[in-house]
Amino acid sequence: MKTYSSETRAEIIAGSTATLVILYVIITTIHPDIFSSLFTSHSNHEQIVKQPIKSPLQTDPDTRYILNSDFPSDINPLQEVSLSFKIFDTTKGSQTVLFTPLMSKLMHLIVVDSTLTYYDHIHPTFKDGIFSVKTTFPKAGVYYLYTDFKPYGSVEQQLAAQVHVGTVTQTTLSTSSPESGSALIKIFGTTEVTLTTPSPLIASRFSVGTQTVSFTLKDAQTKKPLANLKPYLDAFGHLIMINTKTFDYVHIHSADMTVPSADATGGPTIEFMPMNLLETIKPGTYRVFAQFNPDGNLFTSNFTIEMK
Ligand SMILES: [Cu+2]
Repeated sequence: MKTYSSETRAEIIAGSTATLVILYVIITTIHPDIFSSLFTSHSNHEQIVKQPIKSPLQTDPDTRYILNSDFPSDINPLQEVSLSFKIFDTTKGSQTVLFTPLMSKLMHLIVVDSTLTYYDHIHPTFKDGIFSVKTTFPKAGVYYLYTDFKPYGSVEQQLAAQVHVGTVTQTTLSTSSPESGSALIKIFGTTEVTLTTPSPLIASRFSVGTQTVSFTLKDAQTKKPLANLKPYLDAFGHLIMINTKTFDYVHIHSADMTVPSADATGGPTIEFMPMNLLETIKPGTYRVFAQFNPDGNLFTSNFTIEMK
């Protein structure tokens, strides 16, 4: 599923013609500030080794990984390109080749453009130590690739890379204003989605689960609540939030961590709360991408919210 609309604003001079820029960035829900610091300051690599807080639930929280991304140096809009990724363990200095499935996949790849209007969620295949996937980028611009995976024996990791497509003379940021109200209602295809948040939603409280957000799905025409959600990737919903300024990426799991059986049905309301964050989510404006699968018709809903 791909969504695109053009709400753009020119900001920040960055990049040159058809240039590929790769950032080896360690970002996680654990370390959102590292991500933003690397996007804003390339000289600040020592922050990668910042010591995490240990949790008894995590077997190896100290291990840090880097993403080695490989793609063509010139990428044009609508051109099919192969993206491939290798993961390296920075502690051992060796390539990591063992992974534990995470939400039924060895790697999730989220692709967004810098305006945070384009969103794609795809799954590279894994062979001989290399993750690879083919994709196309809809138009010229800067794109962020967020990989999400779990090395065997370690905790969930998120690492990012940046890709320039076509002629890029500047990075265009999102101009989406936070939508106001504690119940945001939008229609996506035949489904009406209501995002309910506490008012205000407070980043520090959301980070520790004392605030949650939920989505309620109805048939857009009949307004009948949808109780026919099918599991997709081991859950009834998937939620990604990306900070519109820093591009911090937060992957939020459904509050019900029970993996539904393949023939289970869910809905109409799915609640989400962050789990196992080692650092709080930062306040700011976030683009919210939530995927649901009513009766097998997978779609992505999007909103813009403010976290205080
Ligand atoms: Cu995925």
